[in-house]
Amino acid sequence: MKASGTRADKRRHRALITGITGQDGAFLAEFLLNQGYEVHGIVRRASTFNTERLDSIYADPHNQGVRLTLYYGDITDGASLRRTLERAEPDEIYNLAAQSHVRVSFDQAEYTADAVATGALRLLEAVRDYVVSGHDVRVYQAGSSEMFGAVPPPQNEQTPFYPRSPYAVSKVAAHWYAVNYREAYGLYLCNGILFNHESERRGETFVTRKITRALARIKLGLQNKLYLGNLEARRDWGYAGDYVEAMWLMLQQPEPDDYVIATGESHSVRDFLDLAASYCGVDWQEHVAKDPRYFRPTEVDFLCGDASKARQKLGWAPKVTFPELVEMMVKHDLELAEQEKTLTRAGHQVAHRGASQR
Ligand code: NDP
Ligand code: GDR
Repeated sequence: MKASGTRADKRRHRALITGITGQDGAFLAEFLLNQGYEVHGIVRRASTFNTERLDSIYADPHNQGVRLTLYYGDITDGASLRRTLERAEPDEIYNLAAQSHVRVSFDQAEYTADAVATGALRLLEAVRDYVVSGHDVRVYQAGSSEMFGAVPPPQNEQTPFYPRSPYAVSKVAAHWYAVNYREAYGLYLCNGILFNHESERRGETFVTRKITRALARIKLGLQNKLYLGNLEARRDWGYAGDYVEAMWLMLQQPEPDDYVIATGESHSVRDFLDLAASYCGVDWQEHVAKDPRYFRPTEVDFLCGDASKARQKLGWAPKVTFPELVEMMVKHDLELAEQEKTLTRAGHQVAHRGASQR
């Protein structure tokens, strides 16, 4: 293993992000580029473009001085992970790749376990060999408040896990793989246990974005109905831009450790709906209907995190408040709906699933 002084090298710091095309991957890539890093990301092959969230930072690799490099790979394909480590030579790795939808994990349980649990293990095995071959690297593993599941709030690093979905069980496995590899091989591995975090780049099948996208379209007459599941579930919702900074801070500490990242405030889905509807000027009661397909076989009722350790040790605190987050998402989606409306008026077809959005 190289001396730890490597981190103070003249060479620009290099980060590798799995899941770079996701909400957090895009925010983290931007954050690290702003910090002066060279950023490398693994993108899985799809039949359509899946790098939309990276558009603002993507640069043609033929240009000089490009600091963002993308590689085809998959967290379920160990050879591609090893090859990417050799090519990218990262000092920091952020493992964000996941089948991250809780409801979908009940339909695709084996794949979820393969990507989320075994995927993390595959990466750790590759990291083990990467370190033996003389590299010094720090790894962030994306854990989730879903791991607490049925345990009542407030949840912190001492709270036992009681996962309630194949996704959450897989995240618990990934968490313990990371702890075990830290203890067994002395690797620098941190588990971030992040509570829900959202933004205008949130996937449209997660409840917050599903709501803001639909209410904005309803406001502009592009849609009439919004089908939802359980409105009483409570979540601790923060802003994704704040949370990626916490990931980075974890890897800058002298010793690796695990941290809960949360706002300490909890709201129900109904609260989110109320606030978003008031910003939109829509009476949601007239448009929202329940659909059993959005209920989960086992639900997580109440999450509210206690991030005191992160506040003390990392000096981290969330900046964006709940009302600010909701307003930001609504504003963005009203603009998007305006664009859709303009196109529709001009006779163009705009592809959107509208009320049948998953
Ligand atoms: P997203 O669903 O937005 O992004 C997931 C990323 O993983 C995407 O880049 C996706 O690629 C990629 N991915 C999925 N399957 C594979 C695969 N087989 N191989 C390689 N890449 C794959 O999630 P978020 O950005 O919201 O979350 C990032 C991580 O943090 C995830 O691990 C998630 O489980 C975890 N997390 C998220 C929280 C949140 O509130 N956002 C809270 C706690 C944890 P593609 O774009 O092609 O689909
Ligand atoms: P979650 O997020 O399961 O907490 O996982 P999601 O937004 O999917 O659900 C939050 C709560 O809303 C309820 N709900 C609905 N959810 C969806 N998706 N669609 C609906 O129509 C709907 N109606 C009600 C859900 O039942 C749930 O209680 C997210 C993901 O980002 C995970 O990857 C991450 O680990 C956790 O947050 C922390």
